[in-house]
Amino acid sequence: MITIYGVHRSRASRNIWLAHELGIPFKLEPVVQRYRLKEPLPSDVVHTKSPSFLKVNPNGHIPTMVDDGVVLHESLAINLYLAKKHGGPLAPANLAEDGQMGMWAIWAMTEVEPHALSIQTNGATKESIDALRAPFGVLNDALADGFLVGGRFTVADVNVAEVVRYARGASELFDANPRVKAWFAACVARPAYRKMWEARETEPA
Ligand SMILES: N[C@@H](CCC(=O)N[C@@H](CS)C(=O)NCC(=O)O)C(=O)O
Repeated sequence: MITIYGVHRSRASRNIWLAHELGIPFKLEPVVQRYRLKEPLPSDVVHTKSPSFLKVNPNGHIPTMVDDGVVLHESLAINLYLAKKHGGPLAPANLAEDGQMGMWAIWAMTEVEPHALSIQTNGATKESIDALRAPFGVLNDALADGFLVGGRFTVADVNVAEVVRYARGASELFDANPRVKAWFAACVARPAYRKMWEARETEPA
């Protein structure tokens, strides 16, 4: 069984959602962001800078996934690995789709994530909204078939939707891009997403 280090209230949610989509069991090893803990640090909580976790991920970030000796950091890379390992409709059907799914993961992380995170953390400022106008337009055009790759729901949709989620406080971006709005609503209505989200709600904010 794979082990995911992290908590639902972190980028580990991406891996948990995908694991539910794939129907694969996993063990969640709780590791909390160091910055979320107040001094004095509780001795029974493992955090991102705990020596025991730094042995697993020397970057000191969650998530990390361990699968039978394979250790992977980076949430979106973990999802691409899990999709390919387990196959089926979520995974690339050929090299072209593999390339597209890799492209969308890197696109989400570079073109969208910094600005979307800023919206989640600091609110929807004009600067962050303006920075996302073009990427949201690109995404809207790419969703002409309803999904990002192969006209079906895939790991690319999981990866991009989980990054776009950080920008949901900027409703004007969604209103200006109706395909993005409909696609995002469909993604977060999926039973596997709901399962992840319900567990997330049980964790301390
Ligand atoms: N690019 C990495 C980012 C990992 C990351 O920054 N994770 C955050 C939690 S969402 C974290 O561990 N923050 C706590 C810390 O840096 O101590 C990924 O997608 O996995």
